[in-house]
Amino acid sequence: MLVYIVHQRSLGCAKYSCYNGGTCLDTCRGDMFYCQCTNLFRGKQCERLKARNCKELHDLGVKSTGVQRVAPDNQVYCDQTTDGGGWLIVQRRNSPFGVLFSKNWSDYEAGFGSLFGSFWIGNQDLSRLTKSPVQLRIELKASTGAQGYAVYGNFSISGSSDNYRLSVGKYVTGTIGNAIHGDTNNAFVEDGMQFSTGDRDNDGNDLANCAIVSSLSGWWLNNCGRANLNSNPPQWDEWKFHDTSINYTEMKIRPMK
Ligand SMILES: [Ca+2]
Repeated sequence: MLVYIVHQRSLGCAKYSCYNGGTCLDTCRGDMFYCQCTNLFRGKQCERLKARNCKELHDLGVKSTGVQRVAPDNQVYCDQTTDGGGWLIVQRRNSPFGVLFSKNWSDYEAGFGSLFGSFWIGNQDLSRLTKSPVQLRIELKASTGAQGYAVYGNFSISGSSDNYRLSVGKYVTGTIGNAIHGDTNNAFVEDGMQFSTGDRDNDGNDLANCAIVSSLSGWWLNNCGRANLNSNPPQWDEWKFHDTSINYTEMKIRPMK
């Protein structure tokens, strides 16, 4: 003889829902329920994003370049094509440059501009996104049509209490030279410098505020340095033949592991 045990169906899915395309499954007990999330979300109701950066999104199968959402809930611009993809863009400038990057400390801290055009992601986010080791990739274009790039290892920015100090490892590869580490003149080395703006002078020049000299831009200025991609025009002295005509810049980061 067959005995059927009939469970009362729970009411969980009638009361609750799964977000972001998750599928709700009732269980046999009370108003318990279970959410089967799509591959980009997690949490009891699929309410949380899984990927914290563009590399994790790429690994989850999101391979289109453009604006994406990453955890906790930020919009970022991902470059999923260059050198294997997984790059999160932290700075972009597109000529004509104007005054967009002539900003004060609090603007550089919070970030400004549009992800679809020119922008600075913000020092708070930059510090958070570089807590684990990341590579930094810099890409420049000149009005002559010339293009170049540089890749550094172990790029990180400290927190607000340390004025968002720059730490950048080895120049791994590239075609534009290593302007961040300067040359034999220590006054030009920007690695290890705190961030400066027109209203916060943390640079290595006792007589002037390099940020004011550099079109009121914010950067890790020393005395003053050989690189400042936020100045007008963007500066990268090692790419001398082009630096007065740089008309496009991008800075992007990708986890090293
Ligand atoms: Ca100074």
